[in-house]
Amino acid sequence: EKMYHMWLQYNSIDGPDLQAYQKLFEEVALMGSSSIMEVIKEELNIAIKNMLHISPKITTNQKAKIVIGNINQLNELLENKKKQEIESMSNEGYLLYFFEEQLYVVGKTDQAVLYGTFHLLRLIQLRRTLNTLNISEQPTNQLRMLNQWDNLDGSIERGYSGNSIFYEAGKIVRDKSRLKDYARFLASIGINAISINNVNVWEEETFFITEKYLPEIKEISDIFHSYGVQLFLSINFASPIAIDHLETADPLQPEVMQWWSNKVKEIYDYIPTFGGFVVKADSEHRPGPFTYDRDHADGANMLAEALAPYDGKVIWRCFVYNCVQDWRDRNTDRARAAYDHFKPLDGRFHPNVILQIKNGPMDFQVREPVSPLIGAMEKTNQMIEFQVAQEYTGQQKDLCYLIPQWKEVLEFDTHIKGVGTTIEKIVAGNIHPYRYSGIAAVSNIGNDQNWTGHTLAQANLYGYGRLTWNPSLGSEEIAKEWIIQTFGKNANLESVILEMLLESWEIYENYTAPLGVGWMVTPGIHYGPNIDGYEYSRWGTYHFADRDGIGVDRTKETGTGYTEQYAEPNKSVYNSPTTCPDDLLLFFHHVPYKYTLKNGKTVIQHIYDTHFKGLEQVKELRKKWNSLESEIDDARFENVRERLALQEDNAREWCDQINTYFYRKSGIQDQHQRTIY
Ligand code: BDP
Repeated sequence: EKMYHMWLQYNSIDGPDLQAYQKLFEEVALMGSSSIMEVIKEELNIAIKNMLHISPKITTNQKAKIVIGNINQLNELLENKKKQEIESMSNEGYLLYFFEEQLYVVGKTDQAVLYGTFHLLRLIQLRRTLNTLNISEQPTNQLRMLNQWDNLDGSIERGYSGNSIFYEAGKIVRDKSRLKDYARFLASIGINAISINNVNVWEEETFFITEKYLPEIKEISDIFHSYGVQLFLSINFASPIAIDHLETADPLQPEVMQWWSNKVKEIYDYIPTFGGFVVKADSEHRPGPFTYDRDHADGANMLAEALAPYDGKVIWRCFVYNCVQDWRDRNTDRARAAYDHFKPLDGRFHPNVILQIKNGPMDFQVREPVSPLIGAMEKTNQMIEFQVAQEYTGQQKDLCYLIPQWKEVLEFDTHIKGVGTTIEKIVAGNIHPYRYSGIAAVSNIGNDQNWTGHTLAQANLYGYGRLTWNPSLGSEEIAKEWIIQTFGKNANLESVILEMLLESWEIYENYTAPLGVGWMVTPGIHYGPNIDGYEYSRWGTYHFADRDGIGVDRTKETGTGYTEQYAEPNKSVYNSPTTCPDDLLLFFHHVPYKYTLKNGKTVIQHIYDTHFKGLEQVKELRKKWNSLESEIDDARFENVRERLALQEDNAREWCDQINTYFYRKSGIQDQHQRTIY
């Protein structure tokens, strides 16, 4: 039960706060009617009943203690100053304030009012006093999106929390109540867009854009729409061939263009609020414009033209690289691929195309530099892609709170337009005049009772939404909010879980691939160690360890020249091992095992130390969690206890294999003579 409700527990409030809250919520005026206003009413009923044990009288009485509505509905009630303030905000902006004994939640649109309401409910969950409120908020990022990698057969690509909540055994789920709950969770953290099928669009999913599936997809869309979340679909670039047996999917062929234009019209006839397409093309065996000797701009623009009359968007992924490359060919560095493919196309994309770029140049490793493509295209809308699903960071068996990683990425200074050109500002659309921009991420939920497999992995989903709404929030602040809402207000519990979350990314990094080199995971499944698992395969993911040293030379002079894709000073900083930060050293350089790091240790000793340490830290995590046994309900306590046991097994395996491997490769002893096999 409790695990299902994630951070919307609405725990019962007692003690001195209760009466004050109760008084306030005796009567709530809800102005206006729309599907969004309906869900606001529902949410208030659930929340107030659970927290305050009363059923608020919902009226339209302007004298009620709490008044909720959009600016048009509340027009006569508002002072001019407040009206102007709201006018100056984006459509999603709202005010939350006390004025003459009344509490106002007023937004520019119903969607904004919904966000304001969730904000108010969050404050109560956090036990804040309300009678001095004076909040004005709007999201920093325009698009705040989740990508489901769900398949029609019910499986989820890189899903670690059970099966899909959208599909089951080749069908869209009939009972959509869980989708509604998911939409609630997303709205409560400000997510405003979702794509509901895997970016790898296989056989049957291709037909999502046909009458066979559109009526039911419309139902899903309506559910999300009433929570302010716009629905997108991933499409198969070869759809004209697959669906209607056209001879080609060439984006410059008039018949193909006409086909898409008809198709898009059909979709909007069913779903007028449809958001657009997410496209993975010419990547990992998916079809795309390359088949016809066209480029990505040709491909994206063709779809963009079809969508433009409806304000639809094309979200075109930049995860494009040669996945059948030869490891001996140092010139085909996978890290270079996105930039090499897309940068020359700047200026050619239509204004309703957005390029979606993974945060790093490789693939969601525990540590990667920031993708040099982000911000490098001034005339092309861009958004960043994170992965909430922990594909390479423990798969929701191991604890890894990812907000600190994402914050580092967002705070990275690209220097593309001088000092202070951070990723945060680029994706917020504050550097280049992007029409659309924002953040997307691969979701981590499934049909497990607790949604995320590991109960503490709920914090990643929560944090993703909060950070995307407001990137200036701290990792710690976000974690605290999540802990209190999820487990209740309890100082000890708060400090223990906070500590566990905040150190978890470092711990995971300690026992896995060292110093930014990445991979070393079991091929295919990507969990657990296999140091050479990808070393001699064709995916472009190598560490080049030999008897003398390790790391990938990506320098200008002797390596792949990847460092050239950054603006100065990053280019020079990364290009030299003496200035390259330790934690990325092996991503950029091939160095001898006895190379001395800035932290004073040799590379080999650093590897030994961090791996022994990582394992010890996991043991500590288990102790910390066990100390909370009496303070947490059994189900959630057991869930995390079990996961931490799995994590210890995994950490031990990594530690053993990595240390043994490098001891055998290098022949260099651990200075502390710890046991290495
Ligand atoms: C990789 C995943 C693969 C995805 C691909 C993508 O291993 O399953 O299809 O990314 O992003 O991380 O398209």
